[in-house]
Amino acid sequence: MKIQRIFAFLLLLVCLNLVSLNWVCLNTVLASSPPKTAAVAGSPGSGSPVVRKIDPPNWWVNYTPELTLLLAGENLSGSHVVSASQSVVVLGADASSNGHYLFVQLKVLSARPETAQLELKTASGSTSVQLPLLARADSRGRFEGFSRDDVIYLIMPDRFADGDPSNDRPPGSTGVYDRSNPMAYHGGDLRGIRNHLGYLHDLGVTTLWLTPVWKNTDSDYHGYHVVDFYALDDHMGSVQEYQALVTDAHKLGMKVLIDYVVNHTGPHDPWANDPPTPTWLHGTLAHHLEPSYNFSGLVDPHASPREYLNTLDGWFANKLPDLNQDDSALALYLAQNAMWWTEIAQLDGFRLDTFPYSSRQFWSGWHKRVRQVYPQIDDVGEVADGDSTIASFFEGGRTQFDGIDSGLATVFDFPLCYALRDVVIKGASMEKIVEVLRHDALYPHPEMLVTFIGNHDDRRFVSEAGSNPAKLKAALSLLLTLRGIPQIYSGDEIGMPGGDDPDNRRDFPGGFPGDPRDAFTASGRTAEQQDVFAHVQSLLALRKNHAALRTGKQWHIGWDDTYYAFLRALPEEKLLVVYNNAPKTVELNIPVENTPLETAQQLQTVFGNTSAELVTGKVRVSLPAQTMAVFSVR
Ligand SMILES: [Ca+2]
Ligand SMILES: [Ca+2]
Repeated sequence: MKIQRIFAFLLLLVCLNLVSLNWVCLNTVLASSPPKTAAVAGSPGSGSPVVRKIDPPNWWVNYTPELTLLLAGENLSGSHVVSASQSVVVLGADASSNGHYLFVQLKVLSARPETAQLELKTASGSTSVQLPLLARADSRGRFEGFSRDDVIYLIMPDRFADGDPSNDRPPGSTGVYDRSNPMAYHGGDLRGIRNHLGYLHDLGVTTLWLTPVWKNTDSDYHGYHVVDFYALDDHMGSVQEYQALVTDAHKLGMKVLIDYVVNHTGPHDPWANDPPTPTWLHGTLAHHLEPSYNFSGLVDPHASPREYLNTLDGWFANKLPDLNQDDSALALYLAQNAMWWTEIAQLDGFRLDTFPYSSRQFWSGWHKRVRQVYPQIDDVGEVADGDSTIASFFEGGRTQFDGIDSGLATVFDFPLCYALRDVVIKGASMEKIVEVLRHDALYPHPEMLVTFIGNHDDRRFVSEAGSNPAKLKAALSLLLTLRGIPQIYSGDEIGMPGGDDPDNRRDFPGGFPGDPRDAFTASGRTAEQQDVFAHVQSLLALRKNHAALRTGKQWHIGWDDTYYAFLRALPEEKLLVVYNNAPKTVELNIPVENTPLETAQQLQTVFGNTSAELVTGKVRVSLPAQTMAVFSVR
C-alpha cells in the first residue's frame, strides 16, 4: 500500500514536470483486464493522435465517483478511448471539431491508488495517457475553512521575499526580471514566504492569502492573468514548494487560502484563440463586449439584461478573455480544478476574485460540487463596491429573487474599508462607520465579513492624501476590534508607503538579496516601522487573548461626529472599546442607560494609556487625538 502510494506520488511529480513542458506521460504498460471503450465524436484527423496536456494531471481514489478529463493535443477527433483498468470506466468522450481537445468522462471505482491507463485509438494511430489515482492525505482537522478567530494576511508573493534566486529568470519565460521596474518580476516566491512564516506567526496573523500563483506569461508578476489552470508559475516555485509552504504553515497553526480567478484568463491563454468548446468564452478576441464594472443591474429584480450583460460577459480591461461558466463543460472543469488545488496543496479556503462578474448560477453549482467533497470549506468573494445593499446581495446562505443561493460564505467588507478611510484619514463623521454597521442586517452572517483598510488594489493607507502613520495606527485599532474577520495587507504592519497600482506593491524591505534593511527583524526596522509593527502586534495579541473581540456581539454604546464607543459582548466577557477620531484630546461622558453597560460596576483598562470610570450612568474617559482604548467591563 505504502509503496503504491510512493510510486503514484513519484509518477505524479514526473507528470507535473512533463506537463509543464508540454509533454505528457506516455505509457507502455499493457492492459491486463478487459478494456472499456467509448466512441468519440468528430471527424478523423490526418495524423496519429497526440496528447500534450491532461487536465487534471492526476486524481484521487475515494474522492469523487466521476471525473472528466480535458485532453489537449492534435488529431483527437474520431478516437476511441479504452481504459486498461476494470476500476476506471470510460463513460463517454467528446472531441472538439478541430480535434485539439477531447473530453473524457470517467467513473473511478478504484479503492486503492493505481495509475489508470487510457488508450486513444483513431483510424490513423493510437496513443496512451496515464492518470495517477492517488491516496488522499489524512483530512482530519483539514479543510475546515476560516473563522472569526482568524486574521488574514494578504501577500503578493513576487513582492514579499525572494527565497530562491534561481527561479528569478526561469527558462522560457517571456517576463522581465527587473527590481527597478514596478511592472516587472521582482523575484519573490513561495520559498520566500516559507522562510518568513516565523515573522508572520510572531506578528500574530493566522491565515495567509497569496495572490494567484498559477502560470502567467509576459511580466504578469501579480498572477491575475492565468494561462494554465493546472500549473504554478515558474517564478513561484514547484508544486512541492507549495505543498511544503502549506505544511509548514499548518504546523504553526496557520491556514492558507488560494486566490481563485475564474472570470477570465490571461490574454495569452491558448483558449483565447482556440477554445475547447464553441461556448467556452463570451465572444472572441475580435468580437466581444466592452466591460462594465457596475453591479447594480445584477442585484436589481427589475433589471433587463441590458443592465448587466456587459458586467457578466464583457472582457475585463477589454483584453482578458471572459470565460463563459454557463458552458456546462467549463463549469465542471472549474469545479474539478478547485478541488484539485485544494487537495494537492491541502488548502483551507478560497479568495474568489471578481466574484460578481461570473454568473450566479455557476457559483451556486460550483459551491455545491466543491462542498460535496469539502463541506466545511470557506471562501470570501471580492465584490468591490462600497454600497452595502450591493455587497451583501452576493453573500450566500439564502435564495435571492433570482431563485439562486450563490453559496458564497462571505464577502470583503468594502463599505467598511471606504468608511474607515474617510473617517480616519479625511475626518468624516463617525456616523459613516455606524451607518455601515447598521446595514449588517442585510447579510446572513455579518460577523463573518472580511474587514480591511487596504489591499493590493488600493493606494497604501499611509499614502492617501492627508494620511500619516498615526492615522494608520488608528485605523488598525478600529479594524482589529470591530466585528468581522480582519485582513491586513502585507507591509501595512510596518507602515509601507505606496501610491496607485503598481506603486502600492513595493517590495517588502529585507525580502530580497542586497536589501539594505531587513524589516522582518526588530533590529532591521526603522523606529517608525517598529512603532506601527508593535502596535499591530499588541492589537493582535489583545484579540487573541480576548474572545469577545473575535466573537462577541457588537453593541453601539455611543457616538457623535468624532468618537465611537462600542461593546463586544459574550456571556462570560464584555469589552468596551472607545475611539476618539478628533485631532485633539477629548473628555467623553458617554451615557449608558438602557444599554448593556447599564449595570456595569467597573472598567479596567486592557489597551491604551488611559483609564475610565462609571459615574452616575455615564462612562467618563479622556482620550488623546485619534487613539483607542479598550476596557474590560465588570
Ligand atoms: Ca525567486
Ligand atoms: Ca464574466
